[in-house]
Amino acid sequence: MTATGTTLPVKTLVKLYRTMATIRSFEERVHELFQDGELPGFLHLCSGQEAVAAGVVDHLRPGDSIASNHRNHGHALAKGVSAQSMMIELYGRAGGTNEGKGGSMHIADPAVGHVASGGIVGASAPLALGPAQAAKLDGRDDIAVAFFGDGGAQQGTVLESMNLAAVWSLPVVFVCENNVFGQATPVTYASAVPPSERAAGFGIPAEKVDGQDVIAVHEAARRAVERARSGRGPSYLEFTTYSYHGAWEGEPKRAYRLPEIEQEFRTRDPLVLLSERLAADTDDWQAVKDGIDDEIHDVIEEAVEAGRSAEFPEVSTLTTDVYADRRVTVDRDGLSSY
Ligand SMILES: Cc1ncc(C[n+]2csc(CCOP(=O)(O)OP(=O)(O)O)c2C)c(N)n1
Repeated sequence: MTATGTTLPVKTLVKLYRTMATIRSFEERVHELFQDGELPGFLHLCSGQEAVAAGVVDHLRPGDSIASNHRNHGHALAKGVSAQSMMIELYGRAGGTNEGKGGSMHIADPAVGHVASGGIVGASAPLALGPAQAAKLDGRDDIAVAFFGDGGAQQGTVLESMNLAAVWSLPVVFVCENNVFGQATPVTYASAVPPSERAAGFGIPAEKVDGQDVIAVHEAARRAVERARSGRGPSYLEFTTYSYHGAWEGEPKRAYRLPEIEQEFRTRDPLVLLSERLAADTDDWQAVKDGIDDEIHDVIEEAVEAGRSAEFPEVSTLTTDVYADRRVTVDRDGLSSY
C-alpha cells in the first residue's frame, strides 16, 4: 500500500517512524539521566532533528559510510549502532562503542559503516571523503554521507571537502542540519547566504528541504544517494530543523532561543507529522504505534540497565585504541609524567 501523496509504501513510513521513535526515546531517556546526575560527560541531544537521520540513512547499505559530528546519537542509531553499546559508552563503561573511552561525541562503529563522530566542528566532511575515495578507487558503488550543522557549514574543512569531492567526483552526500543556531549564534549572523547556496560555487547540486517532514527528507536524500551511487558525484542537502534541548545538556542560559521560533518547529514535530499521516492512511495505526513504542521502551530500558551494570575500563587499557604519545606511561593512578 502506498501512502497518500507520495510513492513511498506504508511499510517504509512505519520503518521511518520506528527509527525516529527510537532516536527520540533514546535522547529523552539520556536527558532524564543527565538531569538526575547519573550520566557524566558532554551531551548534545538531537530531539527534534530525527527526520534527518532517519530519512537520509534509510537509503544507505551496510557498506556505505557515515561521518558525524557532536550531535551524533540519531545518525548512529539510524545506521544500526546498537542502543545498548551507545548507552554503555555514555556511562563511560567497558563494552561501549569506544570501550568507554570516547563518550557521547565520539560514538562510532565501523562494523556498521559509522566511521567517526567528533567534537571538532566541520571534521565530518573530510572524514567522509576517505571512504568515498576508497570506494571509488576500489570500483565499489558504496557511498559516504557527512553530517554537520549550520555552524559546521561555515568551516573551511567543509568547503575544502566540497571542492575536492567535486574535483574528484566522489560519491559523497553533504548533509547540513540547519537547526537555526550554532551554539547561541543564529545562522543568519554567521552565514552570508543559506549554507546550501554555496554548493553552486563548487558545481555541486543542492537542495534546501523541510527537515521536519521525513517524507521530504527521504525523497531529497534518494535523489542525492542515487546520484552518488551511480558515479555522478557529490550533492549537498540542507535540512531546516530544530534542537529541542538546545545546544548541549546543562547549557546555562537559553534566552537566545525565542519561544516563537521553538514553537514553530514543535508544532511541526517530525514524529507527530508522520504519525498523523499514517493515521490518515491506515486503519490500525494507533495499535501499531503503541506496539512499536512499547518495544522501543523496553530496548532503551535494557540499554540503561546495561550501562549501569557494565564495568569501568581497566586502567591498563587507557592507551589502547587511542592515539597516545609513546612517552606517556600509565600507572595505577592514571597518567604519570613524561
Ligand atoms: C573547530 C571547532 N570550533 C569551535 C568549536 C566549539 N563549538 C562546539 S559546538 C559549536 C557549534 C556548532 O554548531 P552547528 O555546527 O550548527 O551544530 P549544532 O550544535 O547546532 O547542531 C561550536 C562552535 C568546536 N568544537 N570545534
